[in-house]
Amino acid sequence: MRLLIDTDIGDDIDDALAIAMVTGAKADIIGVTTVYREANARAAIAKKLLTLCGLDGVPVIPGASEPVKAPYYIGKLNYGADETPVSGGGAEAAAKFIADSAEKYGSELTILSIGAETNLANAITRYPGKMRNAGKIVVMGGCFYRQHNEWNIVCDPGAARIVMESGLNVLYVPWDITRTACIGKDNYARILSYKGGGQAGFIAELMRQWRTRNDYVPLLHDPLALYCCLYPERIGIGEIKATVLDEGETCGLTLNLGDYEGFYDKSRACKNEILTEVDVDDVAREFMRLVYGAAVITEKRNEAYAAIDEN
Ligand SMILES: [Ca+2]
Repeated sequence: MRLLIDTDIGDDIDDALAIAMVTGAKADIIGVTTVYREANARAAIAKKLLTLCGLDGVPVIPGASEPVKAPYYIGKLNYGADETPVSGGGAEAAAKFIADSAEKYGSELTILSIGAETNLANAITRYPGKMRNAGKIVVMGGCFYRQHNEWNIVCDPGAARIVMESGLNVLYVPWDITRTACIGKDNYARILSYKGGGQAGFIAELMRQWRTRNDYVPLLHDPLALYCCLYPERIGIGEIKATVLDEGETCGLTLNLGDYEGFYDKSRACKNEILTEVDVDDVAREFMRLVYGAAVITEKRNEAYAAIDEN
């Protein structure tokens, strides 16, 4: 498998956790594109992570900072923002890189989308023929069994709709499940006290920054999506018929039309794959093994939101 990662690294730390994990897994990463506001600054964080583990030859392309269609800009760059932004790139450069990779690697290529889907949508719109060659697209995004405006969708609902309606081989790793995957309290404490350098040290520093802003154990949204790329034999996959609402007050919702009863136009429903089963504790175990070289006991997933009580 060849892996291309499209990321909004910097708002939260889970993108960095996913990239650290993929380098530990020694997966064949062919490039990273960045997306959503300040894409050039995000590229600098990705480049630093890759360089820290000797992968400075992997191309990092700053992508689209402007969404295809979104009601507002949300969030801000919180982590690793002190790096000098990578120059160049842009919406067209990222779209072309993704599409050229799909053409070059074909069924071998998995595209992991862990941010707004702007670059992906641009690649699909501008290079539909090349994109039809892409083996698999794994999207961390959407919330299909609860009413929740999931972040990656709401950052660019217009792009999310293009991807969902593309007819390409898309697997959704939904927030419904990723919200139950956490690093585990014991692991969190071990990482916070980690004094080593390199990529693991950088991840520990990001976690220490994260702790100053949050009182719960870090969640593994993006690492779980990566896990699905690395270990397809360990997960259960089902089918979802859904659409993305990209206008009005409900903009950014992923509407599950499979069993929907109402007046909404069901003909807009698109069939895609969705993650249905995964051992979320194994995701934390794999993260620790690949990034910190240790297999450790992880917390139960229902403790994901448990407040950290020690100081
Ligand atoms: Ca992300």
